[in-house]
Amino acid sequence: MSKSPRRITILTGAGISAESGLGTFRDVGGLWSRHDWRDLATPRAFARDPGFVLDFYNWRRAAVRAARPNPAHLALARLERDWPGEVTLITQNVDDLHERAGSRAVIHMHGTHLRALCAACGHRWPAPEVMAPDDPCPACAAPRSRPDVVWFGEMPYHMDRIAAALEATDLFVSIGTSGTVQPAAGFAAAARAAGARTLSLNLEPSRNAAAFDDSRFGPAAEIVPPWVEELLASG
Ligand code: BJW
Repeated sequence: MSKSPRRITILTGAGISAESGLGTFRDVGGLWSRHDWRDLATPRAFARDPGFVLDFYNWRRAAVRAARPNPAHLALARLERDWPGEVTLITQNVDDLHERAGSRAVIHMHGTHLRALCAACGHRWPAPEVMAPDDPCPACAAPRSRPDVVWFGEMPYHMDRIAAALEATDLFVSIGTSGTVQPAAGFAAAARAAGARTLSLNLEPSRNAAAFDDSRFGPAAEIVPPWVEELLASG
């Protein structure tokens, strides 16, 4: 690595939690190869069959509660703690493994399993372990509780903060994401257009591979910790 970057922006995806035992979406055997996303991850699917959608998320929430952070999550928490400049951590993941590893300021652009959202009034509250279609909203009592996650066709969260980070960053790093889903798939190109260097840490080349200046391939739990060590040694 040449000149040490001051501001670092990191985007993580399902691949960083794969070695914690949580499934990815688009790999062989991934969630969207076994389930049709149209039946599970759209507002229309929830309106059509809320019980089916909530059961899917109840199962996923239980898996998240049973999972533990892996060395990649721990290394990113260490980077946030020890890096002398700014580190912005954006995740597409709805699990809380970054927080449980010690990361303090995580931007959850696709929401979180741990919160419920009222589809009628927009109120948010901590998700119970099991959500059911007739659960009343604590604020308006409507039986329209859903997980506070971002489905296809919905606007991801915190886009203003993310745009500001991409504009200002010196180094953009993408970890464990296929580069398939917009707008996250465009972040590397946006950061590069604003003058950042871009690095991909992934099992294999992602769909947006052309947007990266450098790449390292391998399981996140193996390649992220040494990358963090190198960076801290250079800073
Ligand atoms: C490892 C590893 C290891 C494995 N170590 N690596 C046509 C029709 C309908 C919609 C669209 C359309 N064209 C465009 C759209 C928009 C749509 C979209 O992008 N669709 C495409 C798929 C076609 N996007 C949206 O609708 C988004 N909203 C939107 O665009 O609003 C308008 C807008 C415009 C402008 C600005 C801002 C907004 C919303 C997207 C919501 C995505 N929601 C989900 C579900 C969240 C809840 C849940 O978890 O159930 O988010 S879908 C799913 O995909 C989830 C993920 O966060 C997201 C990304 O997946 P990710 O993380 O990349 O996982 P994988 O499985 O794809 O990849 C894993 C990678 O890890 C692979 O590369 C592996 O190799 C690697 N890996 N093991 C390291 N051990």
